[in-house]
Amino acid sequence: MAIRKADKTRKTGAAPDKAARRVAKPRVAILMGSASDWGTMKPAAEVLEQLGIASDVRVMSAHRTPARHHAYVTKAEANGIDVIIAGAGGAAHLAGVTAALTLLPVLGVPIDSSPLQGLDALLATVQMPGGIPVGTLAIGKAGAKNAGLLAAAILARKDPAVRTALARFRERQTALVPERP
Ligand code: RP5
Repeated sequence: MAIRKADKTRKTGAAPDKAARRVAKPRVAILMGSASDWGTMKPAAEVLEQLGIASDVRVMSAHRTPARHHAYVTKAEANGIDVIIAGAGGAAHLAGVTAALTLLPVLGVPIDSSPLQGLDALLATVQMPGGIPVGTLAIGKAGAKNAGLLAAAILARKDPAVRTALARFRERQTALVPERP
């Protein structure tokens, strides 16, 4: 599931068969500020795939590729995206700028890529001034995984198949917890 080119579209999904997976329309966009963020953001795509939700994984930076970012986010809703996940490290304004450009719900994942180990990104992502919300998850891979699950929970409100997949995910997760160590 590696990104081969920085701006290459990746579509993931877990539809019943391979052909369906290839054509599944992405409903969740997973944006990241650098290709170096992919190792951290991958759990978001993986958990969405497990739930049968196709995602569109893109690298775009609010400061290094602002035109690419603006073009993608302003067209995302029209392109069928329901939720945007944005992960970035350092000053981490990607999620906030994304939220400013769309009415779609935006989930932010602070990435631990800086000397401050993501604390800077957490504060930058979570401390949006009132008016433009970013739903901020935990720093790093756990935050990315939970961003995927939260995106699924948002979709599940109107999509019974996603709701069922999410319920089964929870059941499997519960079953994996042993009674004793
Ligand atoms: C941020 O700067 C990115 O989100 C990444 O976490 C960090 C470092 O990027 P690279 O220098 O590895 O491209 O914008």
